[in-house]
Amino acid sequence: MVDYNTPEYRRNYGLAAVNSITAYEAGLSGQGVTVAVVDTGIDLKQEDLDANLSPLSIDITSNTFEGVQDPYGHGTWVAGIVAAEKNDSGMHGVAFNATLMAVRADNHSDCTDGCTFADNDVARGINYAVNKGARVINLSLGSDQQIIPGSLLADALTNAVDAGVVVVVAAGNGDDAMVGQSRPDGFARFAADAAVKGGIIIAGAVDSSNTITTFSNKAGSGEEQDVYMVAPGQSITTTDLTESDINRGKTTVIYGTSAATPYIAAAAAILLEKFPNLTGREAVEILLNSAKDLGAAGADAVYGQGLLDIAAAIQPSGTLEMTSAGGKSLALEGALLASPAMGGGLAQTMGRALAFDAYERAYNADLSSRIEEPASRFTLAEAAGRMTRLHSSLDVERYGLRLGISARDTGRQHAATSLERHARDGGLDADMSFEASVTPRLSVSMQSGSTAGHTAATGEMALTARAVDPASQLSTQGERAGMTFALTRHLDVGAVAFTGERLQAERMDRSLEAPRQSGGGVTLRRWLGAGAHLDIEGGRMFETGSTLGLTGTGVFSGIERATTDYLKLGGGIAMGTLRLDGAWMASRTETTLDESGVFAGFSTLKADGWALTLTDSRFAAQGHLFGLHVTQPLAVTAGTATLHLATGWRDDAPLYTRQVADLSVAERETSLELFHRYEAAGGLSLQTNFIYRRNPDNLAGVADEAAVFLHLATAL
Ligand SMILES: [Ca+2]
Ligand SMILES: [Ca+2]
Ligand SMILES: [Ca+2]
Repeated sequence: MVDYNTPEYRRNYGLAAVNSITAYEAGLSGQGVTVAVVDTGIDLKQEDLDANLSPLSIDITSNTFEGVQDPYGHGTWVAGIVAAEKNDSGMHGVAFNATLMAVRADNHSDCTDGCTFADNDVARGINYAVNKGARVINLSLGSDQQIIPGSLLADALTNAVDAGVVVVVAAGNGDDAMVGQSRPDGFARFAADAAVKGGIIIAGAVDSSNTITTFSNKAGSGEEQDVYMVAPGQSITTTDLTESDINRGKTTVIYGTSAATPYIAAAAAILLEKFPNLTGREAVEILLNSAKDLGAAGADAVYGQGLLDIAAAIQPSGTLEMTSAGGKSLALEGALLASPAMGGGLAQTMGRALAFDAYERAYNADLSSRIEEPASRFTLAEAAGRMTRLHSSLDVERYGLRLGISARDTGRQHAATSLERHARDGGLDADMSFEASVTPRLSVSMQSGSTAGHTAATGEMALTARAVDPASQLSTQGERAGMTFALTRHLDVGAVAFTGERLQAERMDRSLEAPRQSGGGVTLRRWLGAGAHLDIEGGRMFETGSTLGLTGTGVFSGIERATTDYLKLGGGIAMGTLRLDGAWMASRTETTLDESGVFAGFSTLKADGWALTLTDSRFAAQGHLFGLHVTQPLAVTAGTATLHLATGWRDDAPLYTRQVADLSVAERETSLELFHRYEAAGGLSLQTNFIYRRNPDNLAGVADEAAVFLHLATAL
């Protein structure tokens, strides 16, 4: 990033006082916005101004460009505060790339005691600036005389405001002895006239400690207070006449409300550069409302609305909003919980989205920062803190009935087996299961608690389950709990099982309403000789509030439900002490939306996954079991989401378009798991798992992960 805190910047304390650097760091400098300075002209030889000088600059009296040459200095001083160049020389203006339209309107008489201006010349200067495209007019002029409604000057100011030009006028420098008066001078008070009120800002002057200067006229308690604000006006370094007798250098130091006025005019230029769609009145309102409060709390008779704050002026006003796919306004809030089965396409598509404040100012919505990573992610460091846990279980087997109760210390955050995670705050977690044989050929089983749903695992490893179980996507959002039920008919040649489940994710942060799922399927098993079998399973899973685990709130709400049909093929074969089990699954998901968020539609999501498990029991007699898993977890192979997002402007209105996010995974996760289990006498067992994940959660840009888990279990 460019460092804007340069010696040139520091030569003028006022730049920091009005928080201009925030605008510079956002790339703003008044570029492309014309500020007309209706004054005594400008020094055409001043090298710190020439680059920004508009060729449309004019002397109203002679109607020439050459006549603009400033005979006195006032116009050159004011112009420097607006837009002196940032060129590592002298000082620079608040809006150092703004275009300066010098409109000389003094009456070409002796300026020894300050130049004089005829009202009608000022009026002509204002009209010229409006006609030539100025968006801001700086009037560092003053008079005790009030502007008479219906006069040429009143009409010119009214016309400027009606044309959407921001006008800033000096509050005046007190009486003849330069003692600040209690209200703005007669010239400035026109800003409170009903015809223009809200389109003209009155500028008072503060010193470097943000205290009203002795000379500055104050806001007063009249209507002027509503449109009065202050800016630095004491000891301001700015550009000087290059041939000045007093100071032949490039800069001089001035004071007065004439010096405060161009701060506000330049701030308006920065605001209009960033948000060109703002009307002049909106820009005035934003500058006044975003001012930093000084003096008595709230608007007061000294400081009016307070001190110019450019950083605050470019910030959103109130809550940012978007428009939902259904056309309703939508506060920019909420979070998206990503599905690990989907790649990074959603984050990419959301990167360009815009949101809008009360003035329809566009801001980067930064939707991708609202995507929460799946909770299945773990790192070695995270896992190391909870490598072991105690697990106690009770198994009773009598009369064909098997009852299991297990209790475990879940730790403060996550339990430590494989990819399981716990939402609980700690304490003991109890799971129950039972299995009963109704007849020798018919059995019923049930599991409840947090282990429910894990029964689909081919082996002991959760990785395997995740690869081939569509329901496992839900468990990546945190622990899930519920009930699983199976009715199995055992045959000589195989078995037929009917399964059903009803599960709910328990979110770690509980900020989202937990999605629910239910489903059921039929499994056919064919025995193929000793230790070998083939399985075929078909089923359907229903999700409420998510699609393949993808769910969200706020701008991401609207995913009502999803239906996933799946087909699973599996088998196992024994070869001596070696045993190989495998499963492959393919699924199709249809999603139902309402249009309350940015999601406008999902295509059919096709996904698949597979797992292979090899175990070796040659040392089983000594209590050792070795195993190896290789998996590619469930990943979307084809499918899109359509999002309703604003990405630009057209005809002064946000341009909403349909953005299609590819949800398919470009680089799939591949995971490897090695395990060893040792069962000692007395029911004590120790299991060690080593897990390595490449492209975790199917995200190519994420570092590979490795972890080791120890699992110590004892029977009661
Ligand atoms: Ca220059
Ligand atoms: Ca400079
Ligand atoms: Ca105040």
